[in-house]
Amino acid sequence: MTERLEDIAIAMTAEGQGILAADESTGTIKKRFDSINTESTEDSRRDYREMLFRSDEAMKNYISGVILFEETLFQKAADGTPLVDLIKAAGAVPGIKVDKGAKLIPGSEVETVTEGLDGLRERLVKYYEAGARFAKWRAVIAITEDTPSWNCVKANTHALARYAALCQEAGIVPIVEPEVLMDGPHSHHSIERCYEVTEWVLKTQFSELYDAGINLEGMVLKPNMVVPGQKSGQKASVEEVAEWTVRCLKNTVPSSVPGIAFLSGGQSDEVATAHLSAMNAMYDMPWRLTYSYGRALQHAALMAWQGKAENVAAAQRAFTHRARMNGLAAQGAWKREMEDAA
Ligand code: 5MM
Repeated sequence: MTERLEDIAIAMTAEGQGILAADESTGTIKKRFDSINTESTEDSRRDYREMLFRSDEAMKNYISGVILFEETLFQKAADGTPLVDLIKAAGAVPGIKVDKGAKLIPGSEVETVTEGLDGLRERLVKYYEAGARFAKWRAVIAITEDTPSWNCVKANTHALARYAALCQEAGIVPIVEPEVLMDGPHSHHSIERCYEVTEWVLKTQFSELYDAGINLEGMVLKPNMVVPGQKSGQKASVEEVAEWTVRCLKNTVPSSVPGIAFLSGGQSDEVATAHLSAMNAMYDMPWRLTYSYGRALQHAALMAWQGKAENVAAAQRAFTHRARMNGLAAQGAWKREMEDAA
């Protein structure tokens, strides 16, 4: 029997759990491995991801779903077990990144549109057969003095809506990720400007999803938090970020969406946790608010691992700690002292 989209979406945002974004494309995982002087090969990528998926305590208690790159969806662990089976055995939902990356918009040097719609209907059938029950597509919106342009917002949100419709047709829950970047090299990026752009993008996004006939109860939104640009010189407190972000979401996201799972976007591990916890502690919200972190869940584990088999246990402990902290944050129960205690 096909599972209902609504039930998958609820499982993906289960209480005290969140999503592990482990869908780094070949170029991105190479950059991560370069930082620990480890060669990126099919085997080293498998070893690294197998190590994460075999972190039983983290996977069973704090990870509701894992986003995979296509290679990983079809890869087997060293002992021959499909990696997807490790994820399922831990009670988490396997998911797949289906976009083909952000490509420059003709005429622009900074703005991109995410591609990957051609042939997607056929690919989704293959991914479903391989066990994927949700998918992810990431659009990138850059803030500069004169961007984002309407062309960029419109093209990206429209593509996300077309992707979401194809997913739902295939019995796959779409994670809709329109990311407003926080790491651009520009100084015109205050928290106010981030709010304004994120609100505009999300308003447009839900209008596009409506036009495409999306069942909002069978999707998950993956937004950025509302923060000042990293190079803006502005600092915002944890409470300010929580307040701006929740206000933005309340003004844009219908309450029928079951869950919102943030990206970390370059925030440090602890800051990403602190922001999520503050939102859950301070506000009543109609949706489950949780994490779908890549860097903020993996960084400590990657550093502990260093590409060496003898460091696997230490890296799994580092991953488990981060996952537990975020699991608490998803319930508004994280405290700074818990980091020191660990
Ligand atoms: C894990 O990184 C994902 C894939 O990135 P590339 O397509 O660049 O290889 C990325 O989409 C990720 O899922 C989101 O940005 C969230 O990750 P962060 O690190 O921002 O939490």
